[in-house]
Amino acid sequence: MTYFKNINAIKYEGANSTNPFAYKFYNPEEKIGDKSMKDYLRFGVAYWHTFTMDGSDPFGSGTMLRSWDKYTGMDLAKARVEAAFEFFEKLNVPFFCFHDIDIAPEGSNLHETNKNLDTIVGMIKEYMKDSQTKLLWNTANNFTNPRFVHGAASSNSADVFAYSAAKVKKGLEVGKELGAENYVFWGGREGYESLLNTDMKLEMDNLARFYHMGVDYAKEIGFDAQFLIEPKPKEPTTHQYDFDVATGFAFLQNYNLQDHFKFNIEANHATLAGHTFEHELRYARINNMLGSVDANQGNPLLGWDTDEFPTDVYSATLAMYEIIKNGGLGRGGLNFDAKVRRSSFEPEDLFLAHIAGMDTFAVGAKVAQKLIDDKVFEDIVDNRYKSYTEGIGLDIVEGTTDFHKLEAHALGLADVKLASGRIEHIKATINQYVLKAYAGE
Ligand code: XLS
Ligand code: CA
Ligand code: CA
Repeated sequence: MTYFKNINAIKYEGANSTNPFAYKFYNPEEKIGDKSMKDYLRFGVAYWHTFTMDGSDPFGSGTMLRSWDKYTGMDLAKARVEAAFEFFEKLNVPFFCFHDIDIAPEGSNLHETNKNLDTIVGMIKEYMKDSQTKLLWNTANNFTNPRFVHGAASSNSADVFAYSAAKVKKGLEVGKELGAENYVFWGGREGYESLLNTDMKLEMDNLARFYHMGVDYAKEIGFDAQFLIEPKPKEPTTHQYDFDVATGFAFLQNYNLQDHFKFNIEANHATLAGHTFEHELRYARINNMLGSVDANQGNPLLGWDTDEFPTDVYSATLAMYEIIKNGGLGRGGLNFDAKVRRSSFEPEDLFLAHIAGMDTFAVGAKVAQKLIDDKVFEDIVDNRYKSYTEGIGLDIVEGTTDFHKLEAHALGLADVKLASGRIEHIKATINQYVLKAYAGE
């Protein structure tokens, strides 16, 4: 069965191509510094947005035209696997990601749910044998079912805590079975609506206990994936415990989990937290905690998680700067946790959206590498902080001074000389680099 019969394999045709079904910038073999694009751009397709969701929103029903939707139940789940692998193949994408309930329907109890999952995982495993596409990460959906109304590992109900553990246990087994590179924990409902009925200390302690048990179980079964926390400040809860990277990092350190986790950073979650995407990447990078990325973008005119495909070259450039400076993402990747707009309902839009996202990050990678080669930011920063390379500044960073000596230094100062931060000029320089990349220079 073919689900995308009008679409052929998507190939790189270069910047001047007018074929919408071709990559203009994503050329996997092209060199980016001493690596190739495919080393840095480990793109992933999000199963939920691409094969499962129907385009419904709080005000309207589904709009997506998906030929597999003529089936129901397990037949639908199987058709989605066929469609997914045809899509991966035609897009030539290296990875995919899923939640348990994206791939297989829940049964009337946990036994049945696990049985459904086993059937579909078996089918995916067969398809993966003939496919180049690997599993970047899987995760448990511990937020959609009404049982998670008060949270999962942070629920007031110990039964729900146990149920959540059982789902993650199964998820770790599935991840092992399919050779997942990472395992993601996004605490969708791990937070609270109102402090008035919340034991915050118990909830956070329980969340940490849950993560420790997850780490132990992965070890027990020999599943060596990188564990990832995906921060998000809010939505669906009013206040989520993994608010942003800094909050998540403090939590991990507080509970002695920092050696077992890194972060999966989503652009839209960064902006919801009042940060830029690159801020979150930088915070993780400088603390050696940058694991993987959910490559999407929010809409500054809307205040929620719109999960749009990334098309902002400026943002992708600054993101790729962090990723290249990190030496790549290791076992992580760039998962398109992004959905086509509700009005982009034709199956072709799925290809066009992924092409747009992949080309955007390819341009970002090229520009970022050029900025690094030319030491644009490095020179600016070195020059701006040069007062710490000699004299009293060097004493400060080497820890050989104290408040007495600093006071003596300050008292002896006739004048403090400062230089401009040159922000407008720096931004204009970035524009110049972006435009040069488009001109092929
Ligand atoms: C929701 C999250 C979710 C995670 C995986 O906002 O982005 O999709 O990536 O559970
Ligand atoms: Ca995400
Ligand atoms: Ca999201």
